[in-house]
Amino acid sequence: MNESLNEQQKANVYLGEQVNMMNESLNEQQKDINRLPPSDCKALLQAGNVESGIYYLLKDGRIFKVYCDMVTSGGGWTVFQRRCDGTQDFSLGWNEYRRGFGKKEGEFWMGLDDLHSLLSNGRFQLRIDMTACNNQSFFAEYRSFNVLGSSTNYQLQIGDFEGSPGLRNYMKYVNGRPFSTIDRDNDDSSTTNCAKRHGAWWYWRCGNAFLNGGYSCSSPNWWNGSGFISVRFSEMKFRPY
Ligand SMILES: [Ca+2]
Repeated sequence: MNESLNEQQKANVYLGEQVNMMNESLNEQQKDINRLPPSDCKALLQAGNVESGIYYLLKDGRIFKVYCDMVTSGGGWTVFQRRCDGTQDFSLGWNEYRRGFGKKEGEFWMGLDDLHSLLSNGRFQLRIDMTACNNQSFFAEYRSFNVLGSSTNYQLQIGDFEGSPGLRNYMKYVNGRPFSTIDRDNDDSSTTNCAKRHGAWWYWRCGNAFLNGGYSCSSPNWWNGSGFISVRFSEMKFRPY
Protein backbone atom coordinates (compact mmCIF):
# COMPACT_ATOMS: atom_id res chain seq x y z
CA MET A 1 0.00 0.00 0.00
CA ASN A 2 2.72 2.47 1.04
CA GLU A 3 4.83 1.54 -1.97
CA SER A 4 1.93 2.11 -4.33
CA LEU A 5 1.26 5.52 -2.68
CA ASN A 6 4.92 6.46 -3.13
CA GLU A 7 4.72 5.48 -6.81
CA GLN A 8 1.62 7.61 -7.15
CA GLN A 9 3.33 10.57 -5.45
CA LYS A 10 6.35 10.17 -7.74
CA ALA A 11 4.05 10.13 -10.75
CA ASN A 12 2.30 13.27 -9.46
CA VAL A 13 5.62 15.06 -9.01
CA TYR A 14 6.65 14.01 -12.51
CA LEU A 15 3.37 15.29 -13.98
CA GLY A 16 3.75 18.53 -12.04
CA GLU A 17 7.21 19.02 -13.51
CA GLN A 18 5.87 18.40 -17.01
CA VAL A 19 3.14 21.00 -16.48
CA ASN A 20 5.72 23.51 -15.19
CA MET A 21 7.93 22.91 -18.23
CA MET A 22 4.98 23.39 -20.57
CA ASN A 23 4.05 26.63 -18.83
CA GLU A 24 7.62 27.89 -19.08
CA SER A 25 7.72 27.03 -22.76
CA LEU A 26 4.40 28.81 -23.32
CA ASN A 27 5.66 31.86 -21.44
CA GLU A 28 8.78 31.94 -23.65
CA GLN A 29 6.61 31.69 -26.74
CA GLN A 30 4.38 34.50 -25.44
CA LYS A 31 7.47 36.65 -24.92
CA ASP A 32 8.51 35.95 -28.54
CA ILE A 33 5.07 36.98 -29.75
CA ASN A 34 5.34 40.18 -27.69
CA ARG A 35 8.77 40.79 -29.24
CA LEU A 36 7.39 40.73 -32.79
CA PRO A 37 7.76 44.22 -34.24
CA PRO A 38 4.57 46.24 -34.73
CA SER A 39 3.53 47.64 -38.10
CA ASP A 40 4.14 51.33 -37.40
CA CYS A 41 6.28 53.69 -35.34
CA LYS A 42 3.35 54.92 -33.24
CA ALA A 43 2.82 51.41 -31.82
CA LEU A 44 6.57 51.26 -31.04
CA LEU A 45 6.34 54.59 -29.22
CA GLN A 46 3.33 53.37 -27.23
CA ALA A 47 5.38 50.28 -26.29
CA GLY A 48 7.94 52.58 -24.65
CA ASN A 49 10.44 53.25 -27.47
CA VAL A 50 10.85 56.98 -26.94
CA GLU A 51 14.11 57.53 -28.87
CA SER A 52 14.08 58.49 -32.54
CA GLY A 53 16.13 56.16 -34.72
CA ILE A 54 16.17 52.96 -36.76
CA TYR A 55 13.49 50.35 -35.98
CA TYR A 56 12.04 47.29 -37.67
CA LEU A 57 8.37 47.03 -38.57
CA LEU A 58 6.40 43.95 -39.56
CA LYS A 59 3.50 44.30 -41.97
CA ASP A 60 1.78 41.67 -44.11
CA GLY A 61 4.54 39.17 -43.31
CA ARG A 62 7.36 41.51 -44.42
CA ILE A 63 10.04 43.22 -42.35
CA PHE A 64 10.71 46.92 -43.01
CA LYS A 65 13.74 48.81 -41.72
CA VAL A 66 12.54 52.35 -41.01
CA TYR A 67 13.49 55.56 -39.22
CA CYS A 68 10.98 56.55 -36.52
CA ASP A 69 10.63 60.17 -35.38
CA MET A 70 9.52 59.74 -31.75
CA VAL A 71 9.72 63.44 -30.83
CA THR A 72 8.03 65.79 -33.32
CA SER A 73 4.43 66.75 -32.51
CA GLY A 74 3.79 63.78 -30.20
CA GLY A 75 6.10 61.38 -32.10
CA GLY A 76 5.29 57.99 -33.60
CA TRP A 77 6.09 59.06 -37.18
CA THR A 78 7.51 56.71 -39.83
CA VAL A 79 9.85 58.87 -41.92
CA PHE A 80 9.85 58.25 -45.68
CA GLN A 81 11.95 61.15 -46.99
CA ARG A 82 14.83 63.21 -45.58
CA ARG A 83 17.11 65.87 -47.10
CA CYS A 84 19.70 67.34 -44.75
CA ASP A 85 23.14 67.73 -46.33
CA GLY A 86 22.95 67.19 -50.10
CA THR A 87 25.12 64.04 -50.05
CA GLN A 88 22.47 61.82 -51.68
CA ASP A 89 21.63 62.29 -55.37
CA PHE A 90 17.83 62.67 -55.69
CA SER A 91 17.92 63.13 -59.47
CA LEU A 92 17.11 59.45 -60.04
CA GLY A 93 14.72 57.48 -62.19
CA TRP A 94 11.44 55.64 -61.82
CA ASN A 95 12.94 52.35 -60.61
CA GLU A 96 15.01 54.08 -57.92
CA TYR A 97 11.95 55.97 -56.66
CA ARG A 98 9.97 52.73 -56.62
CA ARG A 99 12.64 50.78 -54.72
CA GLY A 100 13.99 53.59 -52.55
CA PHE A 101 17.55 54.86 -52.02
CA GLY A 102 19.90 56.51 -49.54
CA LYS A 103 20.63 55.87 -45.87
CA LYS A 104 17.88 55.90 -43.25
CA GLU A 105 20.16 57.74 -40.80
CA GLY A 106 20.86 60.46 -43.39
CA GLU A 107 19.33 61.40 -46.70
CA PHE A 108 16.90 58.92 -48.23
CA TRP A 109 13.68 58.18 -50.07
CA MET A 110 11.83 55.12 -48.68
CA GLY A 111 10.56 53.85 -52.03
CA LEU A 112 7.01 54.03 -53.35
CA ASP A 113 6.40 50.27 -53.11
CA ASP A 114 7.26 50.15 -49.39
CA LEU A 115 5.41 53.42 -48.77
CA HIS A 116 2.30 51.99 -50.43
CA SER A 117 2.62 48.75 -48.40
CA LEU A 118 3.03 50.55 -45.05
CA LEU A 119 0.05 52.81 -45.81
CA SER A 120 -2.28 49.94 -46.73
CA ASN A 121 -5.06 48.82 -44.35
CA GLY A 122 -5.23 51.80 -42.05
CA ARG A 123 -5.83 55.51 -41.71
CA PHE A 124 -2.77 57.72 -41.73
CA GLN A 125 -1.84 61.38 -41.56
CA LEU A 126 1.07 63.07 -43.33
CA ARG A 127 3.50 65.54 -41.80
CA ILE A 128 6.23 67.49 -43.58
CA ASP A 129 8.88 69.32 -41.56
CA MET A 130 11.09 71.85 -43.30
CA THR A 131 13.85 74.25 -42.29
CA ALA A 132 14.45 77.05 -44.75
CA CYS A 133 17.89 78.33 -45.67
CA ASN A 134 17.22 81.36 -43.41
CA ASN A 135 16.71 78.85 -40.53
CA GLN A 136 12.98 79.43 -40.27
CA SER A 137 11.08 76.19 -39.67
CA PHE A 138 7.76 75.23 -41.25
CA PHE A 139 5.46 72.27 -41.08
CA ALA A 140 2.56 71.00 -43.18
CA GLU A 141 0.14 68.36 -41.93
CA TYR A 142 -2.55 66.54 -43.88
CA ARG A 143 -5.32 64.86 -41.91
CA SER A 144 -5.36 61.86 -44.21
CA PHE A 145 -2.67 60.40 -46.45
CA ASN A 146 -2.42 57.49 -48.81
CA VAL A 147 -0.29 56.46 -51.76
CA LEU A 148 -2.02 54.00 -54.10
CA GLY A 149 -0.27 51.13 -55.85
CA SER A 150 1.92 50.86 -58.95
CA SER A 151 -1.09 50.36 -61.27
CA THR A 152 -2.11 54.00 -60.51
CA ASN A 153 1.51 55.25 -60.74
CA TYR A 154 1.38 55.75 -56.97
CA GLN A 155 -1.46 58.25 -56.92
CA LEU A 156 -1.36 60.64 -53.93
CA GLN A 157 -4.41 61.08 -51.69
CA ILE A 158 -4.33 63.81 -49.05
CA GLY A 159 -6.99 65.32 -46.80
CA ASP A 160 -7.41 68.56 -44.86
CA PHE A 161 -4.36 70.79 -44.40
CA GLU A 162 -2.93 72.43 -41.31
CA GLY A 163 0.40 74.22 -41.43
CA SER A 164 2.70 76.89 -40.07
CA PRO A 165 1.46 80.48 -40.38
CA GLY A 166 2.38 81.72 -43.84
CA LEU A 167 2.78 78.28 -45.37
CA ARG A 168 0.16 77.75 -48.01
CA ASN A 169 -1.47 74.47 -48.95
CA TYR A 170 0.12 74.05 -52.34
CA MET A 171 -0.02 70.26 -52.28
CA LYS A 172 -3.80 70.43 -52.66
CA TYR A 173 -3.28 70.79 -56.40
CA VAL A 174 -1.60 67.40 -56.62
CA ASN A 175 -4.20 65.50 -54.59
CA GLY A 176 -5.23 62.55 -56.77
CA ARG A 177 -2.21 62.91 -59.06
CA PRO A 178 0.27 60.16 -60.06
CA PHE A 179 4.01 60.28 -59.35
CA SER A 180 6.52 61.46 -62.00
CA THR A 181 10.28 61.08 -62.32
CA ILE A 182 12.88 62.41 -64.78
CA ASP A 183 12.32 59.32 -66.95
CA ARG A 184 8.55 58.92 -66.41
CA ASP A 185 6.31 61.89 -67.27
CA ASN A 186 2.89 61.39 -65.65
CA ASP A 187 2.12 65.10 -65.19
CA ASP A 188 -0.57 67.15 -66.93
CA SER A 189 1.74 69.58 -68.72
CA SER A 190 1.88 68.79 -72.44
CA THR A 191 4.97 70.95 -72.95
CA THR A 192 7.35 69.70 -70.28
CA ASN A 193 8.22 66.96 -67.79
CA CYS A 194 7.87 68.80 -64.46
CA ALA A 195 10.08 66.21 -62.73
CA LYS A 196 13.02 67.28 -64.90
CA ARG A 197 12.49 70.85 -63.69
CA HIS A 198 11.61 70.30 -60.01
CA GLY A 199 12.46 66.68 -59.16
CA ALA A 200 10.44 63.50 -58.75
CA TRP A 201 7.01 64.28 -57.28
CA TRP A 202 3.25 64.07 -57.66
CA TYR A 203 2.36 66.68 -60.31
CA TRP A 204 -0.66 68.17 -61.98
CA ARG A 205 0.99 71.13 -63.72
CA CYS A 206 4.47 71.90 -62.51
CA GLY A 207 3.10 73.26 -59.24
CA ASN A 208 4.30 75.15 -56.20
CA ALA A 209 5.58 72.54 -53.74
CA PHE A 210 8.19 69.84 -54.36
CA LEU A 211 10.90 68.47 -52.10
CA ASN A 212 12.95 66.07 -54.24
CA GLY A 213 14.54 68.63 -56.59
CA GLY A 214 18.02 70.18 -56.52
CA TYR A 215 19.54 70.57 -53.05
CA SER A 216 20.52 74.22 -52.94
CA CYS A 217 19.44 77.42 -51.27
CA SER A 218 18.56 78.70 -54.74
CA SER A 219 16.33 75.71 -55.55
CA PRO A 220 12.61 76.32 -55.08
CA ASN A 221 10.78 74.00 -52.69
CA TRP A 222 7.52 75.62 -51.56
CA TRP A 223 5.84 78.78 -52.81
CA ASN A 224 4.72 80.97 -49.88
CA GLY A 225 2.72 83.53 -51.81
CA SER A 226 5.43 86.11 -52.39
CA GLY A 227 8.38 83.89 -53.26
CA PHE A 228 9.73 80.38 -53.03
CA ILE A 229 11.08 78.94 -49.79
CA SER A 230 14.31 76.99 -50.30
CA VAL A 231 14.91 74.38 -47.64
CA ARG A 232 18.11 72.91 -46.25
CA PHE A 233 16.21 70.29 -44.27
CA SER A 234 13.07 68.33 -45.04
CA GLU A 235 11.42 65.28 -43.55
CA MET A 236 8.23 63.61 -44.79
CA LYS A 237 6.53 61.20 -42.40
CA PHE A 238 3.24 59.47 -41.59
CA ARG A 239 1.49 57.94 -38.59
CA PRO A 240 -1.86 56.25 -38.00
CA TYR A 241 -4.75 58.14 -36.43
CA1 LIG B 1 4.36 66.42 -69.17
